[in-house]
Amino acid sequence: HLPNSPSPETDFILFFKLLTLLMLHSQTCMDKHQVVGVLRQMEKFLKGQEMRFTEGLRIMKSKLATLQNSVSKLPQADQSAAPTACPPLEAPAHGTKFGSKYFVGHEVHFTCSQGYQLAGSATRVCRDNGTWTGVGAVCKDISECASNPCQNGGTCVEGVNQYKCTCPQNWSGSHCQHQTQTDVNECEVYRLDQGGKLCVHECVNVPGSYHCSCPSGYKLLPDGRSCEDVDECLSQQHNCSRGTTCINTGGGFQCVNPECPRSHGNISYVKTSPFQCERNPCPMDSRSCHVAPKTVSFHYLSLTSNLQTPATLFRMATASAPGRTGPDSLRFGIVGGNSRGMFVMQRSDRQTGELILVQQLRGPQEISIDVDMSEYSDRTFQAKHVARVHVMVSPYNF
Ligand SMILES: [Ca+2]
Ligand SMILES: [Ca+2]
Repeated sequence: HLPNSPSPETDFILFFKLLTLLMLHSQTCMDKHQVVGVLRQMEKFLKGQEMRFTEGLRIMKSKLATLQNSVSKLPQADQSAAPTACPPLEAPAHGTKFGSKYFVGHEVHFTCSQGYQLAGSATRVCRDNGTWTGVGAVCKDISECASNPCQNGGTCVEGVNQYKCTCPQNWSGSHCQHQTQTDVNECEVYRLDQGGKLCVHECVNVPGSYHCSCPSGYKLLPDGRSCEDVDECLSQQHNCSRGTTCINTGGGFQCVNPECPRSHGNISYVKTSPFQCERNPCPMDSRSCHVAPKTVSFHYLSLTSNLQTPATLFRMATASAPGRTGPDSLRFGIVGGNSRGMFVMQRSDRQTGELILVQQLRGPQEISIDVDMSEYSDRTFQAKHVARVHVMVSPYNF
């Protein structure tokens, strides 16, 4: 009885042992019955081996077929690179993403929250090559000026997807970062200069230079700094109507037509020239008529503001007819308009009196003062003359 052999090697060893035993005993003591039994065992053994061998081959063939089958089912080398999807996309900060499928042909959309503006692509499509169309979406703060991008005092103006800087004078560039000019403000630099003001009236700074300007009614003199009144009367720039006389003033002009004193009682006047009135002859016995002014004259003086004092404004003298001796004595006085004591009337020589300004006058203002001159002969009153002086002070000291 042969034991079940665990491996083909031990099986074959047993087979050869039986074969050797059979050859030894066939010539000696084994009978025919025993030999047949051994042969049958050997035959059985060989059959078993044959079956096991066949079964092994079958399994190996089957495995080979399976392998071949699976290899044939593998995709081609170039097809293996073809993607079926694109890389995942994220929603932008302050924004939302619509669509979560990233397969070829699918779309993904982006929007931004309120107060933000989308930069980049609002829609992206997954292409056959596994990449997205367009560029990444970013949500930008709509207030482009929020970061104060304008320098040097520039003003930021919001625009569509951009801002614009409005630059102050002397600055330029997209952020007002360039200084265009290094101008000296001469007006400011020399404002407090003791050597004299650059301009008599007003200094106007301009890039690279300056110029002076004058008030209305004045013209700039060739020296470029002084101002002079325009004489509208002389240059026929006035609009004075017929019967009036143009009087030039600092910064303007006046149209005047002075009136004679009103008649009262037997005193009456007649105008002998635009600026002179004469008393009509008096009745012989009327003393009040004789002491009333024999002549009234009108005088207009244009002064600048803050005139240096004392200043002689006006002179008054007797007019003696030829071949006739004049008065031997004169008396002068101020009879009206000097309430503030700004004027003094004094005799300057034997036949002349002067009106003197003793206080500075600040313009603009107008003052009327009446000056009189009385004539005496042998200490007897002869006649009185009145001069009405109208002083017009301009607003400026030029
Ligand atoms: Ca300048
Ligand atoms: Ca004038």
